[in-house]
Amino acid sequence: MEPDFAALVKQFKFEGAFLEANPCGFGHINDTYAVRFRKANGAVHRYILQRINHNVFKNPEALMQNIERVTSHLKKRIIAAGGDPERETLNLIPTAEGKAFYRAPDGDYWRAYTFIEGAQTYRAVERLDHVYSVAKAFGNFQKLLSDLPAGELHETIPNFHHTGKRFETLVEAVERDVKNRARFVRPEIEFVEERAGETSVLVDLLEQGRLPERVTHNDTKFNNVMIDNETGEGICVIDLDTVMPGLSLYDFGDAVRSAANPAAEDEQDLSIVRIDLEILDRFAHGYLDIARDFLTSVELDHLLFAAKLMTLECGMRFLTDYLEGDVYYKVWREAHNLDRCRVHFKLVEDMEVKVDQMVRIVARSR
Ligand code: ADP
Ligand code: GN1
Ligand code: MG
Repeated sequence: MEPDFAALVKQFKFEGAFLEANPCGFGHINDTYAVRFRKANGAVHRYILQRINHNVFKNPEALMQNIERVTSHLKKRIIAAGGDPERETLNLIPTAEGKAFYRAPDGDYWRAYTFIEGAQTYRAVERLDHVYSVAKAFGNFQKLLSDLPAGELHETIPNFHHTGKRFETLVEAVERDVKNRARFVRPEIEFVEERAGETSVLVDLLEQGRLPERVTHNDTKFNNVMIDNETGEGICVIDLDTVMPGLSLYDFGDAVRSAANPAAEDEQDLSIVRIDLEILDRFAHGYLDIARDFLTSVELDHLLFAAKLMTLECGMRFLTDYLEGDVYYKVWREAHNLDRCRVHFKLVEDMEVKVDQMVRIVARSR
């Protein structure tokens, strides 16, 4: 059901008279709208209004505390660096009561941000210079948050990138097989089983103290950076729901899986799904131009492994959701999650084939 926007917008300190609300973006989780207002002087301007998916984020209050903590930290760091805090980080619009979110009578949670104008997100790479810019933006995001103590943030989704636990959840979904779909995905299940030994590598290194815990974004999709229309720079990292303690490698890995595939994330023609080495090259350069100063050698040694692991994990999560009956991600068609899973497994295979070339590329960027 369409929300009653005219009533909803009254809950926030928006300026002007409400004109209209339009769906915005292609996220799999939240519902995002651009809401348009006319100010007293006649000028029309926009805000972002988002419904937080509280099936996915079980504790929206804690999540919003994180976002307040993270954006206020970023703001200070951006000002100190002479940047523009209105455009280079998300800015929450408070509710009429001065809170960071509004809880509607139906139990839904809503929040609002200033709309970043003159910039946009891209679902797939259109220009190689954008890849470099986005990679730099993610590297810089980690850098700006490097002095925010990880312990100050809540874990908004526990074990989000614990790939070993993701594997266990998949195995349970296969055993339960609530939708009787396991029979359709035997090759995919086998594909994961063959790689099960790799799923705990990063978490083991973390537990052994060989990888540092940092404040990371954890959802570094290519379309989670706003790219300036004029300069082509990655001006603002958005979608901050999963910013929490994590590994730098999760961000690098997830970004490579998202950006380096020139096809769509749900492409049904697997023959066009592949790792584009030029994109990898641009991404590694952009990220490392910022991050080589603070990454440890163990982190640097595992960048490509992380790219493969995050790709495998993402595919496993789509497969799990397919088996569980599409209860987590938004889907638009029958077997949509299975299509997404297959794309990711194809990418994993392609990374395995191209590993030597990929190693050379990352070595050059180091
Ligand atoms: P999801 O969690 O569903 O991916 P996002 O927070 O990434 O949601 O937002 C979805 C889309 O909305 C983004 O890809 C972007 O195009 C747009 N968007 C989000 N925040 C802003 C903003 N502050 N200004 C302009 N556009 C935004
Ligand atoms: C989801 O919210 P969105 O669409 O940016 C998911 C990511 C997945 C991604 C796959 C909170 O990201 O973890 O990698 O889909 N976000 C959450 O496209 O689960
Ligand atoms: Mg997003």
